[in-house]
Amino acid sequence: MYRYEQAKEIYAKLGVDTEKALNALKNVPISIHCWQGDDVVGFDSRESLSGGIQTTGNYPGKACTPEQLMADIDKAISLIPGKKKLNLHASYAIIEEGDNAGRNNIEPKHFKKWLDFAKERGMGLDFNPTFFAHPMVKDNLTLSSPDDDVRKYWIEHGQACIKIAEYFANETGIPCVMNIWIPDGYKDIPADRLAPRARFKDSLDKILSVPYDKSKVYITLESKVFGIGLESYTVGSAEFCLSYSDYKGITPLMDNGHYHPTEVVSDKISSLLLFNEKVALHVTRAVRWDSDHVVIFDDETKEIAKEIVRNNALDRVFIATDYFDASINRISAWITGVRSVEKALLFALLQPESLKELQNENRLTEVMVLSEELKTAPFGDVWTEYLKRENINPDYLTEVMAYEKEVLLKR
Ligand code: RNT
Ligand code: ZN
Repeated sequence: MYRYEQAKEIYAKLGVDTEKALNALKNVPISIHCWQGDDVVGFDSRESLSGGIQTTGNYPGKACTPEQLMADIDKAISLIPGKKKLNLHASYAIIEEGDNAGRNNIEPKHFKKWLDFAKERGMGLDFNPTFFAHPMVKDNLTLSSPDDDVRKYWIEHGQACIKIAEYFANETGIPCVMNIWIPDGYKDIPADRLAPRARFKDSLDKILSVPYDKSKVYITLESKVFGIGLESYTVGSAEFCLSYSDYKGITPLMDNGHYHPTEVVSDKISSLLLFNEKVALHVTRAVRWDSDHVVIFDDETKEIAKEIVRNNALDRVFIATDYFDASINRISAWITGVRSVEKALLFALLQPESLKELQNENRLTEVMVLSEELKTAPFGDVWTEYLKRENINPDYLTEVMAYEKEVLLKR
């Protein structure tokens, strides 16, 4: 018998409907970050990466032009099943020769090519103002800088980005998530922790004073505990970002690399779901620090997916990827990471609802045994069926290696 049919029966005995799981999974949009393709370099500035984030490795074939990045995205998405959105950073603006637009006055027209690209592929777009890798970052500060001109510049950037996010939503007909993350912080113990946060608050208020359609643009705020060279203090801490999101009615974003090493985002999702209409995530993999390793099908990714699925929140959680590895083939990295998120969601969708009831009846022995049994259930056969139905080649390695030989190594 065909392996999927057997798997279906095995899962049915466990109280799980594999058809329902497969149908649910294909409609969950994953927002794929564009910045895996070029090590977070972008096109609008000559500055090297800053803001306490770092890409390591020098694998050949990095995309250096918009055309190359688009070709690589095409290759990656042709090997990724499911519904996709493309997540752009403002630094990926395509600015023609002679146009002096800076980050503080970029316009929708600088993203027209990206819009066309997304529309042709039926993808929605998400967006991020870029508050790093730029000469106007002064002393590691942007929206919280004590320098009025620096703050003004970055406030204008945030405001310009809201207009671009709204343009994306209007033109694609799909809501746009616009995420704000600033790198601002201090390497060593600050003398004043309050004033930078007060300035950040005021700057955000000014950015958000731009009118926008809240049913089309969802503004999210991403917190962080530390960055490289910003070890002692970040302005946009977890408490700041949660409180600010609550105060302004915007959406909090949790990146699972942005907490103390023993803290897990999977444990935080339920609390945020109780108090927010929407919750946003950056799914990444932190190895000892916020290293942004490629997401793999590991326990915490599964647990995050479980929290979204079991709490019935697939339509309330914006799932985006955020990792950058320059030490391996970048396209393979992209595919492995996004497929892992999808695998984790499928794994969660293949767990019986009855686990909740067992917990309520305090039958915790059974919760443990059943959860362990599920780990060796024929998950792989259902995943293979998903790829088949989505018309996706399961063997992405061969295709990626051929592309490496034909395209990447010739760059
Ligand atoms: C940095 C944040 C942020 C960035 C991207 C490029 O620590 O995670 O989300 O990775 O905006
Ligand atoms: Zn992030």
